Amino acid sequence: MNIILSIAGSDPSGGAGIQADLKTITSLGCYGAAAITAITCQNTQGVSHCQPLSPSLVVDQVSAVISDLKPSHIKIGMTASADIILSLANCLSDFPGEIIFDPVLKASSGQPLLESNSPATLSPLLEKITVLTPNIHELTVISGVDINDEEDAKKAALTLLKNYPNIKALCVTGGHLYEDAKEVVDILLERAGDNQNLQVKKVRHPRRLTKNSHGTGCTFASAFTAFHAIYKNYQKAFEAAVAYVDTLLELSKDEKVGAGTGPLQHFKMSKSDPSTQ
Ligand code: PXL
Repeated sequence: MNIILSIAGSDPSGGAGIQADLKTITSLGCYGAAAITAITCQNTQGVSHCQPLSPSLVVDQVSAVISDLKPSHIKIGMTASADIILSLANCLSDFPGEIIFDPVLKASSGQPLLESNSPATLSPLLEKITVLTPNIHELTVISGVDINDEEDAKKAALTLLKNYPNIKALCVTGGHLYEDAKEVVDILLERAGDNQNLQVKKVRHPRRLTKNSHGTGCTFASAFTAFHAIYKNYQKAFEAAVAYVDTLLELSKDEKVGAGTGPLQHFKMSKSDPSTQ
């Protein structure tokens, strides 16, 4: 059994955050554990409140899971506060497995989900993780590089790989690049064996114009994590995660849950979904 710990915020509408992570991980046949960093109050129409938990409460949840369940992979999403980031970085310094970090800064509806937006806030955690999965906005903020095209995105990712030697790969989701284009490009940048060379893999897929896209980022990072636990290979995990989200967006487009930006229907990707058998 592949055991994955998700460290993230709670979205009570079930579309994003820890709820999306557990649904994704479960649909891919892995075991999902969950440590909560913050309570958000939100639905498909937006976030009304966000309350970070105390750093010690977050660390105690994480330690309880790691010491007993011994997950091979940790996926981190919304970290909520600078203090939580510092405490997590400390607590994870001896963790021997993969740490995949989706550096959530704001909700898709625009509300901030991290108290400080300064790149320095994230630094302690960036030193500990093995994979970063930013979208273009997050990559811009964290790297300080203005991104207008794929070359800029590559340059920004290279800056981070240079500054944080522990990071082995970056998955950049390109939905916010060329926003009028019919195609989206997602980019995997992976350190090659000797750490000097870089392998770049681009995957192009159709832009899915759907109302039901809440939690897409959390779902992508969780799918990447689960597929990496399964395949133990960044490129395979990347390609499989891109395809998973693309298929899921298409399969979820006609469902009506809430009046705003609706959630994905992860059960449709599950091996135990009776409609797929
Ligand atoms: O999709 C980013 C995200 C992450 N985590 C939580 C969220 C959201 C977006 O709403 O609520 C808890």
